Amino acid sequence: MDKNYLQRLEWLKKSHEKLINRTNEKTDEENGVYCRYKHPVLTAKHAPLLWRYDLNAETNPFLMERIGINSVLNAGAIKLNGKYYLIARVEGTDRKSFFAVAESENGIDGFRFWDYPVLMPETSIAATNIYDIRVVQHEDGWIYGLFCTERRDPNASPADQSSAIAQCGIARTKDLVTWERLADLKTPSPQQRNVVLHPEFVDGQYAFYTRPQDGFIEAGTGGGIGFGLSNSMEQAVIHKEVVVDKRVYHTISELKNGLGPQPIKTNQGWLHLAHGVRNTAAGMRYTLYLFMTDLRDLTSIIYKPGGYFIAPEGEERVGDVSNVVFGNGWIVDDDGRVLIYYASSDTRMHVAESTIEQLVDYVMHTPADGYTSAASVRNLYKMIENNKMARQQDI
Ligand code: M1P
Repeated sequence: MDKNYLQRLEWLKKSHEKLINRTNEKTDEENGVYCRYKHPVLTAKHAPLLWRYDLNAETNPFLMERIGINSVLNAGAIKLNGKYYLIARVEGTDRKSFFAVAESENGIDGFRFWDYPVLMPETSIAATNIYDIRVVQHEDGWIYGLFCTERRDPNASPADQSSAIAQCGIARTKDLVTWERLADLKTPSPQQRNVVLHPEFVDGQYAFYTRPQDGFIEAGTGGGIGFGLSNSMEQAVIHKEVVVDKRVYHTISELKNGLGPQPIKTNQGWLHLAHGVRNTAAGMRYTLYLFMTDLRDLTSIIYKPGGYFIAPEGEERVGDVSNVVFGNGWIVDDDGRVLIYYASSDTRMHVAESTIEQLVDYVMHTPADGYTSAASVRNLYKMIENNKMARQQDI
């Protein structure tokens, strides 16, 4: 065998192992709410060599990459039998996304993709692209994966090769290996992305968070995080969507928003992570925010801090779709630690760490958005005056 081939193979293996085994460490984030980790937990370069290279010296004498991976983003997350799993959206250089499971012992580093990506069964009308899975351990015993299935708009003119219809695909599994595909969710909305299954039954039915939209990109008359019930998962149909968290002028989610992962049940209420999108001269800006809904009435928001919770920072700001953070996976450990997985600029996956206690405190005690500059200044005055009264004016 050619010496160069062998040397290159050795180098490829070493660099790949080095990347996967890189130890992650906390940054010195000072906001007290969460702490980012320094290194991304998954990138395109984490994709196994097995996927990318034909490892046969005869058929690939230059040891070229034959199948390129462009990005790893928007991962669902789950902890099973003591291990941390990310079900990532992997996008090839051909722009098609698929799901692949990466496993770690501690949830913050050492994520390694399984040898095979998920072979997701198709429905009778095959999707062109699938992405952004939300993985939910439901009380019915199944792990459900809800994801976006995208097909070209059948009514688009031949000149228009961009218009698409997004709907919610549903599959279930017990082990993340074998998936049973169910029918796509039916809702009154012409477009659906960012659909999340609530982990518990509500009035004996399956409960969904939706995101009704008129267009593929624009919310139009739709938008907001919706909520609806279906009595079946095999043929899930929502007849009525109620908007729980609507879009509001001049906020971080004026353009659109969407729920992230499944909500976390706390003593105070259901804790939600979502993304909000605003317009800027440089294009759309995606940030993450938190809110809490009532334990009994899931459509009632009881706390919603003003502004964003996580915004793109440093290298996170740059990528395929710059100025974006997107989170659809988080894991709660038995000790209350919360690992928040988020993608930056549609390119790579990161983790930030917090606790239930911190997140609940943040949600309950951060001032709500007053929707005007004057209201924001009033919030500042209240803070300053309280601090002065507490004789902390030297801070
Ligand atoms: O490019 C940013 C995000 O855009 C879409 O999200 P939304 O439906 O909320 O606009 C999705 O394509 C998402 O995957 C992507 O990260």
